[in-house]
Amino acid sequence: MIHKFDKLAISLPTPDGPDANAASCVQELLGGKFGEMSTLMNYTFQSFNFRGRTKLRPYYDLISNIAAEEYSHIELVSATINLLLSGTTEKFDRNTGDDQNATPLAEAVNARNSYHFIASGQTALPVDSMGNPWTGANVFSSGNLKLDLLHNFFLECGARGNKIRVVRGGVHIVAYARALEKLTGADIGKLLPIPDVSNKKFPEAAVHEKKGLHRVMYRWSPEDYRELDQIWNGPHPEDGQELIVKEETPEGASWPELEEEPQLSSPGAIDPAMIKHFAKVL
Ligand code: MN3
Repeated sequence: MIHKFDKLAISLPTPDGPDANAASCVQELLGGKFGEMSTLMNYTFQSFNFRGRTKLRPYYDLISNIAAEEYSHIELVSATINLLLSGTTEKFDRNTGDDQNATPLAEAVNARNSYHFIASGQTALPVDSMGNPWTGANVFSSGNLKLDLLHNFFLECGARGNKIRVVRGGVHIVAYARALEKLTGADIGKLLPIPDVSNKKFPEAAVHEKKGLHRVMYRWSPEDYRELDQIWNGPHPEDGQELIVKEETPEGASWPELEEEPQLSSPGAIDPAMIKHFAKVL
């Protein structure tokens, strides 16, 4: 079961202006091979499929708990895409506008992802930056704990690879490194950082690292996943600061209000003439 909050994990900055092609690029973080859809569904299926969970409880707790955080990440990336797509075409309501020859979607012709205008009312879709649909083929749930943890480590490093998703992704890289270390004794922390540039070099990340967010694992459940601190403990492999589990979920922030886009029938009001017609018929 999952307990849902009508909140975003963090407050999002308002973009400088509408930018359809930037929104297409951000789609990679949502529906790309290393995107949030992939992290969410990998850990979700691995937690559903986990055998021997009594014996290996801390590993099960860690994977299940991170799966819950990934839900908040698909929300954040979707909200970012939605903000960037708002206002990318001219607002026009054909029921009230005078110009019957208006072409409010003219701008959409130059946008790299047509589906944002044809299929989703200028909002996010589970596709990558080239518009390819996200696929369950991105889910790796082999049943072998060592292999699944290695895959998860690779997945989180891949997310950081060319796109530098840093603070929370970095926490998950360290979490899977710690899990592999506990399970096998291998010193996975020595591989970090991948790629070879510290989060502290990014001003956007440094703000959050100063608050210590890079060493916090939130427990996304009031009563369960008690044993994840058997893995999430000890020094952070990069700066040596203590890893800590926080009992509360992040405070969160409101979803941004998305204005209607009538030129896309979004959300689409009821046509008064049609209501009149059916009232008469009935
Ligand atoms: Mn994530």
